[in-house]
Amino acid sequence: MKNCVFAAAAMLAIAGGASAQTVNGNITGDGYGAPYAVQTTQTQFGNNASELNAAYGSISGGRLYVAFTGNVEANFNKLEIFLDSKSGGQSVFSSAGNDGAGAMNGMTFPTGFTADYHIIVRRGGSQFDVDFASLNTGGGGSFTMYGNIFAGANFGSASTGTGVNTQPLQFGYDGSNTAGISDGTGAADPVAAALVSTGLEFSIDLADLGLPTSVNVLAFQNNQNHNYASNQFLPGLATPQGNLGGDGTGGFNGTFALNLNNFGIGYFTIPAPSSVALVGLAGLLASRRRR
Ligand SMILES: [Ca+2]
Ligand SMILES: [Ca+2]
Ligand SMILES: [Ca+2]
Repeated sequence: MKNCVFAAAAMLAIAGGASAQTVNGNITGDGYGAPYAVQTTQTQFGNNASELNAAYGSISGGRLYVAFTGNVEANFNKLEIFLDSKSGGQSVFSSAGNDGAGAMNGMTFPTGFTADYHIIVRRGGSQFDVDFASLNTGGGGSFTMYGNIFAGANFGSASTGTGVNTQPLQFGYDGSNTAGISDGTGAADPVAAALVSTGLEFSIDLADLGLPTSVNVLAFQNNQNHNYASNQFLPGLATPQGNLGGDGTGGFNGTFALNLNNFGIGYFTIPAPSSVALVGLAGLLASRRRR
């Protein structure tokens, strides 16, 4: 009887986690669970202006959900998000040709990561913009730009239209965070980072990601021209330091074409819900057998 109650509770928990996400820039009540990455490095791009505190994600209801807690400065700096969701893809970045992102051509991704999609988020004034690009394995790609999706605001939530993505993308941004990591170039406070609940949140139909069973993710905060990286990466830098800039040590050279492996930058993997459920079911069966 006890086992039956436990099984019912487990099933409810799985079902609840499968459909609870609201794309509003706040992870509260979404059931994401523990973060997949927590910031290692204080921000040199502006405390509570440009900071990435932690990354959350899930795959449920036929969509990928991702949240980066923190802030995206309202100055049209670019938040670069890369997804590796299918075989093939780019080990070395080659832009689809949008938004001047070619300044990053030659950037080498972490070993094992082959980028299939590049999302650019930028905000400022009274607008919030998103670019969605599908990257070709051999270089280049195709993209759709969605401007001012919050209709005159740079906070909010909305769905995009369609283009390269056949189903609308959902984006939410809440920049109210005033805590989390602090300004600097040293080690971040991971406890403070994990306490932040607001920031950027988005969701994508799995059909537009190649129907993945899991998705590898990497993100970082860049400048307006995609050629001067901050020290805000998720997963974070292996060794805290100041902004990477273009040359890795904060110098400007007009490009950002570095090898991310040289900074110990990796990626995190959001697993499919079925694998989570199966692990849970296997654990449940094992525990029943033990009794
Ligand atoms: Ca949410
Ligand atoms: Ca890939
Ligand atoms: Ca902060």
